[in-house]
Amino acid sequence: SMHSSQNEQDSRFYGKFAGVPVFEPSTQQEAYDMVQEAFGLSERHRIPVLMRLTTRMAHSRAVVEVADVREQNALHCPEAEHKRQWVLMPANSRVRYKALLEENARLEQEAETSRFNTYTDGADKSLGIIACGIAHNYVMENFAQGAPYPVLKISQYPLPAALIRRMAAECRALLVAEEGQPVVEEALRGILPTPIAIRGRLTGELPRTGELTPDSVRAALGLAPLEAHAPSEIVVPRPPALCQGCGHRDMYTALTEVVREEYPTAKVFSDIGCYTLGWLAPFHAIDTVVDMGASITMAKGAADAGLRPAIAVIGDSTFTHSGMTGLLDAVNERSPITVIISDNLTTGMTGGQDSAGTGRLEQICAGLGVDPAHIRVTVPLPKNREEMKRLIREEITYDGVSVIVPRRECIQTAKRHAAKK
Ligand SMILES: Cc1ncc(C[n+]2csc(CCOP(=O)(O)OP(=O)(O)O)c2C)c(N)n1
Ligand code: SF4
Repeated sequence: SMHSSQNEQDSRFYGKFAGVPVFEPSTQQEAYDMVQEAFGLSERHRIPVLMRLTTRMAHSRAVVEVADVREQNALHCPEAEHKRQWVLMPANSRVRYKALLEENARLEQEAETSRFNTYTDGADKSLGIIACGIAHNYVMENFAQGAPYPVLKISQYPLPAALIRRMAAECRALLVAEEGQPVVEEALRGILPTPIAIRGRLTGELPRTGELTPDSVRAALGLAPLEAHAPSEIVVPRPPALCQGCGHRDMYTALTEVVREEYPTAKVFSDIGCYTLGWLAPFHAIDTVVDMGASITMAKGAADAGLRPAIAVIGDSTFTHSGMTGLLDAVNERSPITVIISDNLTTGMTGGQDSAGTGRLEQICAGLGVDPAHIRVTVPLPKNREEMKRLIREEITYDGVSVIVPRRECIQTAKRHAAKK
């Protein structure tokens, strides 16, 4: 997926890196079928299998035909050899790595014969198309009667090398259509000139960044653009925004009023959750959002380097996921930071799941060593704005680790809870 990163991270690299198979569905039905197949492959080879869902696949819905529920597999593995697999001391790891390389040859064999990797012949050999995952969909949309060129669909890795060699032997040029980074194209191309023309994201036939679209794939196939359809009048672009009435809004309003007017050198390090939207208008309240937990660790690093005031904004759920360790670090090193744990009593951004530390945040912070006098709780409501600003001022000027907890339930889960009652 392409979330929370600046480099369109492509999980097929992790598959290669770890030496594990990767499945990349091209249709919703395949996404369903592959999970069952992945469990089978995983159990046969005793290896984890990675499912790669690209953005468009993850954001689509379709009716799928379901399969029978499988029987629970044995929880106990009798073979002595596999005990070694889970104790990764160097002596075991060395043996395991050799076994993994041997296993990879068998996994490549599985990919060659996989029903998810298909080679469809075509009469016109001026081009061979390698289409990975959802890109196969985009390619085939252009050919109602079937493609005139040979098409190799790749949805299971390691790469089926023999199928690729067959295509290279049959066709005069190759087009590689893949979502994300040019993983397959690079594997084929390397650094030295190739004896066959390879076109793709590295040569500009397909865009180097951003998602593929049916139109960009169509252009790469050398086909004339389709007539532009009029933009739908039903679908209006709706940029993300904090809900009206959300407590994060009141927190940011108080924070920006203090910081902008009184502490122009302050930096606000934020985190992953609904409050990430504090970057947008009207707040423009935050300077960084990098990954889960980075608000506290980045604020600490900045404070240690001399930046004042260094303020972290993190949600209750992200705090218990990966903020607590950073806070302990800040306490141990007495780094002067102010951590705002914007507690909406839920995991708002992902749909309102329970949050692991609900009801215990102050205890957790005190347990990690934050002075209880500097753990301050407030209710983020417009009528409390002056009180919140006062708390923020007081804790910003404190030369140590302080925590402010603005606490009010997410209005979306509050609505749901009210409806239930
Ligand atoms: C490593 C990682 N795991 C999971 C996610 C998905 N995710 C996005 S926001 C979020 C948590 C948000 O909860 P919280 O910090 O309480 O903020 P809220 O959305 O409730 O304001 C998660 C788990 C992610 N972005 N990164
Ligand atoms: S879902 Fe909840 S936490 Fe997220 S913006 Fe809306 S009210 Fe705020």
